Amino acid sequence: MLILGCISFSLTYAADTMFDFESGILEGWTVLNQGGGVSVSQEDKYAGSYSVKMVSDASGEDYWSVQLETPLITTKTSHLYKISFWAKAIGGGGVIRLSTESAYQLTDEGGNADRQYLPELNIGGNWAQYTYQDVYGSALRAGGSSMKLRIDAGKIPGKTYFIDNVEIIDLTPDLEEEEFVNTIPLAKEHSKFLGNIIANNVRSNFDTYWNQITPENAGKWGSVEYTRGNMNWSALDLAYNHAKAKGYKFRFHTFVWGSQEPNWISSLSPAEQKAEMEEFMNLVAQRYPAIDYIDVVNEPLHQPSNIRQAIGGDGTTGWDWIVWSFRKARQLFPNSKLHINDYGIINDPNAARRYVEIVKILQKENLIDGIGIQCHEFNLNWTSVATMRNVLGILAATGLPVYVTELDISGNPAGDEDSQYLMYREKFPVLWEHESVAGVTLWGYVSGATWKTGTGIVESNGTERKAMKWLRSYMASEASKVPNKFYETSSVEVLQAPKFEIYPNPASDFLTVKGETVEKIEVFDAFGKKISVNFKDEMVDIRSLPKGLYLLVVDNKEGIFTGKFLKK
Ligand SMILES: [Ca+2]
Ligand SMILES: [Ca+2]
Repeated sequence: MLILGCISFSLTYAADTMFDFESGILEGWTVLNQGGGVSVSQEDKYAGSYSVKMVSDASGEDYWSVQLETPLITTKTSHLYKISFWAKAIGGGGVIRLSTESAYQLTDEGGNADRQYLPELNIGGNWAQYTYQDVYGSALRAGGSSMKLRIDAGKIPGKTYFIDNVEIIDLTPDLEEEEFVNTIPLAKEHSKFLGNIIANNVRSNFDTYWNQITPENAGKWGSVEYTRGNMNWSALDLAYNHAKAKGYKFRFHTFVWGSQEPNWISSLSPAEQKAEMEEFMNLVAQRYPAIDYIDVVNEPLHQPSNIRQAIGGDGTTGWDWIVWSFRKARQLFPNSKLHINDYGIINDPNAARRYVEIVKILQKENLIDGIGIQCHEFNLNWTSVATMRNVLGILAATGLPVYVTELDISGNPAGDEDSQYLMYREKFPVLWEHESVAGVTLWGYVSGATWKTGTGIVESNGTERKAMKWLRSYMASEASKVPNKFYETSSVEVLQAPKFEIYPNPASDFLTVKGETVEKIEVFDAFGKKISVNFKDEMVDIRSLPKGLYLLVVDNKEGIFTGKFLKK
């Protein structure tokens, strides 16, 4: 049976959608090119009685000679989708290319404005399931109210394919209809932090979103020591103390930077300049003994410190003043992670390479622990996902964790809610999901209170803008629960002799955790990410977990004990 594209376009399907072709017809699919023939066939199938048979043109002249397209599939903006299908190619050696068409695409990466090609698939001779999930720039990150999926199978001449059970699955939970009350930071269950800045007070909704703190201005030298010898720590104390009270990571920002330095340093001798910087660093070390991250040198490529001649100048490395700064910081802050920080990196692979040259000089002496990239709106708004990935790859090749330190996005024009949201949705996951990105810090979030116009994502009355609603939804989705290759498990004291039993092990549905005075049980995956599971007394419901090895952390009053179990 050969069916041509004559089915009405008015059919729409809501995701989750599955096409199993058991009605014996194409179920609304359109034949765009029929190559060597397209039919719903009983010759072979993955399930049921029917599958779609596609035969490519034997001449090989038309590269994609046989093409099928789904009817419109209803999607939801900001939701993530997974596509899977079963296929086989007679004799193996087949190639299929999928593409998506969205009602709304933000950018174009190698296709038309609305069509995004997914990587080609090699199709073997036996039935197998093929899956795409979460492909940047494709309708799998749905941009609008609908999408279509197209299957091209003409690359290999005269090849016969069977396709069955084509599914489009919505991976994003719906936002709750009622007013959302967030009670824990968005990244509480993740292996990387999502932080924000604190200025002169802690906003009442800060802890409902963020779990890392950078002081906005209070740690800059010109703020701390506006008048020589008169140190103002109050706003810095506030930010640091809040971070420590909540168990958040604290980023000190910043020591050696050519902006917001005290005016009085320009009249000092080089020796005095150097002594003043050492004093500043010493006083910070004494006052804040548990700083997690330090922006030792800020903006070396764009706004190098005005005292750089006094602390080593270019020297033999070309960057001796930076080496001096990191040596001094390593000596004074042996327990802190030392970072460099700059803007103009995420949008510029050449700048990223120059930046890495500095990093490599510091790595020779083991002086640097992380790379900060600011990612402000003037860089991030207009940078393509492809460039972002390219830059992240250049930075990740150093082997160091990358921190997005000052993210903001304004939309076009600045403050436009829809375009800001679309930019967030497109760009934030590229940063967040990179395995070398260990944390992301936004540079403000309240409209009217951010340094760059239009970058707020929550109104001053607490109303969330679309970008914030999306961010909250994204952080609650599985798509955001990605590994951080530098994730450090917390340094809980682990006693050796376990005081509890786990059985059965391996297990497939329920675990029993038996022990005296078990107060709390937590389950972590192999990446150290906390998994939410259901507990009933000593029973742990693991039915929803994928197969694999998991860590149990049991708190039983006498201490914290760990054990492993295998989900089979
Ligand atoms: Ca079927
Ligand atoms: Ca001083």
